Amino acid sequence: MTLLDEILAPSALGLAPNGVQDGPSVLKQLGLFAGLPLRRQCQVESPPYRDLRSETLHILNADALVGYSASLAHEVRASLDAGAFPVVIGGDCSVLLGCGLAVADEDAGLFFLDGHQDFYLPEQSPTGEAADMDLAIVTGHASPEVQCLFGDRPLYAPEHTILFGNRDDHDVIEDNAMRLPATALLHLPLSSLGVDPLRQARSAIAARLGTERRFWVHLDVDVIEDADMYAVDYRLPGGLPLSQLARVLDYLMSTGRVLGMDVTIYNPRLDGADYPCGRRLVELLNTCFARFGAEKSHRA
Ligand SMILES: [Mn+2]
Repeated sequence: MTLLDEILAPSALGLAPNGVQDGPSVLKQLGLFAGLPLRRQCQVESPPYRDLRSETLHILNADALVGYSASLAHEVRASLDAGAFPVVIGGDCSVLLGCGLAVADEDAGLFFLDGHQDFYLPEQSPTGEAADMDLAIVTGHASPEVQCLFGDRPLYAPEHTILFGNRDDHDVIEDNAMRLPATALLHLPLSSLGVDPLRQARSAIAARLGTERRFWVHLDVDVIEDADMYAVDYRLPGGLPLSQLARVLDYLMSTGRVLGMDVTIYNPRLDGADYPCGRRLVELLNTCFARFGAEKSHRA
């Protein structure tokens, strides 16, 4: 039986301290994981945010991010070593770096659910925010100076990486849009998913991860339909309907091959009174992870 580990990662180091760092505590208040059998709960505190972009690495908070990623990786690794299922609640998308470091030796795949590509190379990024370059870094596409900070090889092989559901293809600068198709990762933007995203997810897993490879799931909640999840810093119209995302997540979990998951970008300061977006997210996640509770009661 696999047990659930809760790892809170209230970091805004890859974005800006505009509220995203309060996501984990508010989601907990709203009942995240309530009633589920948590084996362990911990929180990885973030070093202070400094609005300083490295001239050589082109990343904001570069040093702090490296340290934070190592600390987070330590906690995620401890969960995996204990046979548990770690769920990392961010914070911004840069928490994926620590999660990737933790599974670097697993030769794992990555199922990346995000409204954005997060594929800026650091020197191309308009902001220097690591949360718009996390996918590029974990798949080994940044400069050697940046990559060497996160291990000696890509944390996820591009050919085992699936970018699913993004809808910013027209927004990214031309150079970057050119670069993405040139990588080996499987790019399935929202516009390609049609009426049956679940079917697309199944085919993508079969094509890139076969029947045995284990994989990490990244869920940036801005992949969700904006009307239901407007509490995010970089909003885009449209998005994946919540009901379809729930089906995709349920399928991913049903494979029994998911190593763990990170959930990012929920910003309670941008939510409505009484946190309607936060409540929808808690319901989505509690339903997704209910299988852990069901396993427990089944065993009992
Ligand atoms: Mn993202």
